[in-house]
Parts: sequence; structure tokens; C-alpha cells
Amino acid sequence: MVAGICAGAVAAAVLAAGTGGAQGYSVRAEAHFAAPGAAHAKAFTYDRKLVPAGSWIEVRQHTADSGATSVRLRVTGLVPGHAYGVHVHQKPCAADPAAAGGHYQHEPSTDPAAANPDNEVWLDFTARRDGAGSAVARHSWDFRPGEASSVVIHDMPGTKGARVACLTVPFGPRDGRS
Ligand SMILES: [Cu+2]
Repeated sequence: MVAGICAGAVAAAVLAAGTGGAQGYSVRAEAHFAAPGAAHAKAFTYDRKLVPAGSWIEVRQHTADSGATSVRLRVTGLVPGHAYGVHVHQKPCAADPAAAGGHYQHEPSTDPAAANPDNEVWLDFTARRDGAGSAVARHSWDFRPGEASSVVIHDMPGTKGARVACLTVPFGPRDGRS
């Protein structure tokens, strides 16, 4: 019976694998979004109109030895034509949308002007007619260990939107330290 309880959550499981060392660091996480009450979920939807349960997200990070970092986002099953805001946040996702904490910042600051796509990782996108979307962000810097742990989707681009979904992603620095 225990297996039966967990079987429904298989589709919500995050598949994450990181590799570190001399070749830089790569990580990939993917999941189908689940309602906050779902057992074992690593990707939560907080607004099932804008991010329907069962819609899908994939995030990949690659950091070269130089520290140059790319973060790529792919989604399916979202609302065609809707413009979403997306950022890398500091903490893992949980049932409470606030659990993911604030934005990851390369140079941490309380100045609102520091919340910009050069100092943070933004992956804003507009869903295409088929509900799919994608974005990529590139920076010359890598993440500090343990300080970048999720991707949060907001209901509008920029920094003012409400949190509508979240995927936990184990972002890491060029040497893979966590
Ligand atoms: Cu955000």
C-alpha cells in the first residue's frame, strides 16, 4: 500500500543530476507541476489557472571552468500568449510560495535597482500558441554554493508579479560544491 500511495507522485518527481570537477558544473531538473498538497512534489503550482497541474518545466544550468554560466528554461502546458516572469530564487520550493525566499543576486544588495537581469537570473517568457515557452540567461559569473535553489514563475514579467509556480533546482558553482 505504501507503493500505491507514492505511485501518483512519480510524475512529479524532480530528476536532478549534477556533475562537477574540471569540466565545470552542469545540472538538469524537470518536473510536472503539482498542487501544494501533493506528496513528494518538487514543483508546485500556486495558481492552477496560469500553471495547470500537470504542466511541465525543465531547467538546465551549465557553468564552464571560467565561471561563465547559462541557465535554460523550457515549459509546456501553460496559457498561450500569457507573459510570465521567472527568476532564480535562493531557497527550495515548498507548499508556501514564500518559502523560495528572495532572488539570487550576484552582488547582494537591498537597493531595488540591484534587482535587474544583469545582477540576477531572469528567464521571463511569453507562452506560445501551443502553451510552450523557453528562455535562456547568460552571465559571466557562477552561483555561490547553496545560495541558489529554485526557479519561481510569476504572473507577469519583471519583479512585481505574484508567485504562481516553483521548481527546486540544485544550482551550483563551477566546481560543483554544495
Ligand atoms: Cu522571482
